[in-house]
Amino acid sequence: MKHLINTKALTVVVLSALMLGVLFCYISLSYRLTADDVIPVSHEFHLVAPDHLQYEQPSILRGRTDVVTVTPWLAPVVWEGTFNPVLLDSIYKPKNIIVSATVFAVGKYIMFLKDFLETAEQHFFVGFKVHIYVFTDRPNEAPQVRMAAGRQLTVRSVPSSKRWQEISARRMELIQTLIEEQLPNRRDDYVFCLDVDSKFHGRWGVESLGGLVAVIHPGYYKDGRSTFPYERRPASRAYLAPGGGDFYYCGGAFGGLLQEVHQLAKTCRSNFEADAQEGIEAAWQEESHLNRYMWINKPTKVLSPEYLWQDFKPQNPEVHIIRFSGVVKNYAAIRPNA
Ligand code: UD2
Repeated sequence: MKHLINTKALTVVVLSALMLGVLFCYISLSYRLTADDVIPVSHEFHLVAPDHLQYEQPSILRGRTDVVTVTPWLAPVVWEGTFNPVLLDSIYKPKNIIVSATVFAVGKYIMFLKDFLETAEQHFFVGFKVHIYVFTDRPNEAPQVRMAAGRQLTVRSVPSSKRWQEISARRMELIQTLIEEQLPNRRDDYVFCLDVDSKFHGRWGVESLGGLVAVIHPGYYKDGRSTFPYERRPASRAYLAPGGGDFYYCGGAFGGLLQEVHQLAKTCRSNFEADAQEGIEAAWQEESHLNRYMWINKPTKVLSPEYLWQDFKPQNPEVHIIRFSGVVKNYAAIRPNA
């Protein structure tokens, strides 16, 4: 009898152990499946909302109503008050991105470089890795500017020119070559191409990042498209027909992922050169070609005129902050030709 009880007890123990084993396998297997499923989500969640970060609850009912913050093709239009800079910085910090900037200072435009670089130190992607490429025919006159850790400056020599139109337009070729030669493997990094005769006055940071980024020109954002100074001659490859075009974008600031900007620069350069072979120069040189490109290839992020204002213009009420602005200049005194 005792033996029978012992055998029964042993069977119960073995069966229970077996069941427990099966249960354990099931739980761990299903846990693993679940974990695999959510890994990207939980990873993203960690990047998007680190649990130590406290910030105001987002709302889809309250926000800016005086300006449009999304294009008809659903690209964000970045205005002050539409983003949280602290939250955005915390999303991008772990990604370890490098943001390059190109700036041309040919001939007398070298005089603008010091202010451009010094104000970039104060406002342009502060706290991130930044590499500024200066293109100039006067490398010896490039100013010494103290740069913060993680920020770098490279000065490259370029030929001078007797025509400002050529200097401005050749930027596309040099940007294309820079990306091909210096940055070929940095597909996930970003570049902005900026006019030198400008200064930063406010934050220009990761809120501006996108695949293809265009800046709305401060001079035309209230006007109808029929008045935009697009190239209107059908013979030019920069041609935009009446009824075409979304916004008028600046030639003085654009950017995005390196691969996107490479494609833009390559296309604008080749169209500009093909036009030149036929004796045509678009109304606003590479700016006209850029506007044509952005019409065909819609920008994935659009920056409001906060990102390129002009000092001579009074600040409009919808512009709560001026981040980057062109200085007042005497064209006759600084350009090589009238
Ligand atoms: C507009 C655009 C500019 C360009 C130009 C048409 C804005 C704010 N500016 O400005 O980007 O599209 O129309 O070609 O959208 N440069 C030199 N040396 C020179 C001349 C020009 O380095 O002698 C460089 C410099 O980086 C300058 C840029 O080219 O910032 C554009 O030239 P600009 O500022 O004279 O052109 P602007 O004011 O007509």
